[in-house]
Amino acid sequence: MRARAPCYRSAATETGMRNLTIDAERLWDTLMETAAIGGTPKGGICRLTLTELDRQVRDWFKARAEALGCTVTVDDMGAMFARRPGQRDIPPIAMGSHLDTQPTGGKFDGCLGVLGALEALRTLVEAGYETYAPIEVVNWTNEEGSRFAPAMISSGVFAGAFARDWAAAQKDRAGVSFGEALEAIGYRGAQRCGDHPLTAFFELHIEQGPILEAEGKEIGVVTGVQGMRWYEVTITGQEAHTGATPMRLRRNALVGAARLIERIDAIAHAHAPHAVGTVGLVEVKPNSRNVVPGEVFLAVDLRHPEAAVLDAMEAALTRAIGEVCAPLGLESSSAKIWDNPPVVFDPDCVAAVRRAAEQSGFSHRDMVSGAGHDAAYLARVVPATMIFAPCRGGISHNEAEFTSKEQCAAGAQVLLQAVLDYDRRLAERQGAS
Ligand code: HGY
Ligand code: MN
Ligand code: MN
Repeated sequence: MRARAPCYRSAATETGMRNLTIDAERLWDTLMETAAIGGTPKGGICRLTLTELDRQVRDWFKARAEALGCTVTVDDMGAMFARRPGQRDIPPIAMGSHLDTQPTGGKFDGCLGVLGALEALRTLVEAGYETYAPIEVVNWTNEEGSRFAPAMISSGVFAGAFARDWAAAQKDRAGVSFGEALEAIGYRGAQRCGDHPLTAFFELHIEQGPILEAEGKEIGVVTGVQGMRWYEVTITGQEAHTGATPMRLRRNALVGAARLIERIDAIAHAHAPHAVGTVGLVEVKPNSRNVVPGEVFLAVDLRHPEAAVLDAMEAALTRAIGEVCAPLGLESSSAKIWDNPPVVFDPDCVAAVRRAAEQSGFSHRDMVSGAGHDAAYLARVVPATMIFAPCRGGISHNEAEFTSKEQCAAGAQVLLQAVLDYDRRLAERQGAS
């Protein structure tokens, strides 16, 4: 006798599923409440990873998730997983992002992804909707890469892109290691990062660029992430007295750095329209008004959707370093510290997002992400994709970053519906009636 197919007991039909609606006010309240943890006078957030402020927002997240009946686990890279059981004890469908910010970050970068996911889960709990797979909300550690380079370290270890010991040994500019900082805030969990099977991963995030707003679209259906590479360059000259040293005898490292920054800008323009190149971090030594700078440290960020173009930009960077330093009598050393190739997201996940946007009645367009995200690493090990919400003026990594209550709610609604769509199709694929 054929075993009866397991009954997929969800109380919801497709209609019931589509009627589940997140609470826009409640989502906005959680965004504003957590924005106060590290809030800045200009209305942004300064909540660097693995600081006391990060600990506070992690505690906030854990308490809210447990209050919803979730079990919260933490891995040895500090990634937090809040799980709500499903009908089947199979790897969860996860949704999440990050709660760490840039030094002059905005209220929405990362936060919308974690809090939007928490709101989606809260909606399921309130409706008593039982999903087929467990659902998890994830907070990844050090997504920003501002305190510890490179970016997305914990999701990178999770995906096998970085060795755990290497990641834990990464030091901030004050010489504190990732592992020490993680220990100090009490969030080094027992679980080995990566030993946590998932069925799929969905990340809601603000676009951080101008496209959705310019086209009047409410949702970005993110099909992939461009490639990105980080380099560290040290230029060495000779410290000297600014008053007594003739110009012809100087070896001014900062003049070399200035010329290199100009060349990096030109490299990006030479590979228009998609290439971007930036030096965002410069350290001058000894950084004294009346000393000719003897050494300059620069962090270089190059990005493009195609790996071959990134190769060409990288070659141009190497040439530029030599061509700038030689005539100035400067020495240089450089290293590539991060290389995240272009990513293509899972078509089934992307289709779930597109259906969710359509059935929720939101205008949408396909797009590739210019910014890096944890989903870019998750995509190496599980089906993954992203949902974008617009941000005003395309501004992000800036305290003026703003996404409206309605835009946040639209993103969270599509996140909820995409996850439920994926969950229902999973049940059907696995024969649950
Ligand atoms: O660098 C990035 O794109 C991201 O903000 N970590
Ligand atoms: Mn982010
Ligand atoms: Mn960011």
